[in-house]
Amino acid sequence: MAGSKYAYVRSFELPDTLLPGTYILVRLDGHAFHRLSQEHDFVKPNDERALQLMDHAAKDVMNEFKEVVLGFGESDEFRYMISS
Ligand SMILES: Nc1nc2c(ncn2[C@@H]2O[C@H](COP(=O)(O)OP(=O)(O)O)[C@@H](O)[C@H]2O)c(=O)[nH]1
Ligand SMILES: [Mg+2]
Repeated sequence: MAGSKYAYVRSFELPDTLLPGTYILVRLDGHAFHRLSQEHDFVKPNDERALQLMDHAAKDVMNEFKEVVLGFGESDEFRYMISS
């Protein structure tokens, strides 16, 4: 693209940082977790294996994305806080 007639697009690329003191919250919800819980006979309300699975997945996410400063999980969902 550089040197072509489309090079002007670069002039629209702006820094995309968060404002100071603000943060992003990302909520990820497990897909079809109800079916998974039935297939593996999860106990209600909190299956130990399900908790371990969610915690393990969340640790992987937080190890991969260092911008995430906090993770909070419940049921089949996790919220991740990304700080400025
Ligand atoms: N039995 C059991 N079910 C769980 C547990 N954690 C999550 N679930 C199931 O996961 C579902 C999560 O809700 P939702 O996201 O609406 O369902 P989804 O669309 O199937 O992912 C709940 O309705 C439960 O059926 C658990 O520890 N034990
Ligand atoms: Mg779900």
